[in-house]
Amino acid sequence: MQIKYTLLGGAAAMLVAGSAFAQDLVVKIGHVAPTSGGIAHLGKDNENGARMAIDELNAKGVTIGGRKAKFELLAEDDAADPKQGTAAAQKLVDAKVNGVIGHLNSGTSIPASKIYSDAGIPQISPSATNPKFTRNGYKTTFRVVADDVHLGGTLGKYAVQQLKGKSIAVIDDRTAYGQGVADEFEKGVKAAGGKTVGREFTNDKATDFTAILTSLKAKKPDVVFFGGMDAVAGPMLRQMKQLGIEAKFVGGDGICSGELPKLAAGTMADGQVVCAEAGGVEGAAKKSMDDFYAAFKKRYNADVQVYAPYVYDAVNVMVAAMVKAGSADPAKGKGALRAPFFVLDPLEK
Ligand code: ABU
Repeated sequence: MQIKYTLLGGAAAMLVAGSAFAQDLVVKIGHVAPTSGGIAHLGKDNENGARMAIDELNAKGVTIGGRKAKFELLAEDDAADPKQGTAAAQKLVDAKVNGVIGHLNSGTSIPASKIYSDAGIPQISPSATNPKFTRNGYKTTFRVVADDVHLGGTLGKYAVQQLKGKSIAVIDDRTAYGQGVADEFEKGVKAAGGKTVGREFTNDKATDFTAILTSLKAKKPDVVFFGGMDAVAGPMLRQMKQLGIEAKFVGGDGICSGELPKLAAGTMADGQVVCAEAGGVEGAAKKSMDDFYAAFKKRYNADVQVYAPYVYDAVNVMVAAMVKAGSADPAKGKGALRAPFFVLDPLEK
């Protein structure tokens, strides 16, 4: 890991500053999310969260190991594609970033985690929830949200116990996230004594669900769970309406966006959609989340989609670890990144 130093102002500045060199420690934070493709609105939301955190840290002034830090954001687009994800990861490694926030998707975060691990660069995903992401034994891999064992399983129980689902259908998009959360949902349904009546799949770029929805309609579902993202869920809801399927529509944080009503083109019935966020907060923490939403809106003239707060937190946690370690060098910062405050999920190995 290389740490780059920038001299501010040369000899004259040194005289003014007295005996100390006026040096900034340049800390490069990589960020990866899909800022192109069907979920570009989510990727841009993430990138905005990262930029907001970086700008605030630079404005506030942070000292790492006795040096004033200047944070730079290196933002990459992986289009939610695993191959583009690994290419983006390699690009950031080659650029000698001090740490990476990302990726947004489990399907990109998981393969990228090996590249960061091999390079010794810490990675915090703000949103990847497939449990495998943090269970590969890499010391550089972290997340700030609960995984789908918790989220999917809880939604499965909720569908049986709270929604009183008697005929529960499941669809997934065959991505690492979508398939994984649907599997956990099914386990949760069974654990709660419920039953699923059908399982269908699509893909993360599909727009026509007529065949699978027609097949499920014959089973008279009262709950449809979808493992996937809002860009697919919106048209699926539209087509459910067209086919006369009036089931509750349940999903994880991937469908829990501000964009979903628009993507469903006004076809969502009141209370039809139930989704769970992996990083949702209540109680005392809610005020700081509300404050973040307001500050984000003021800055970008746009509402948070889903993950921007977790990206913002991930940047701040990574920087806090660097401050604690007294170094932005991951080889030295590792101890701080393993500190108890950083391990959010006690079930993770
Ligand atoms: N947490 C859902 C969306 C991101 C992902 O895990 O793929």
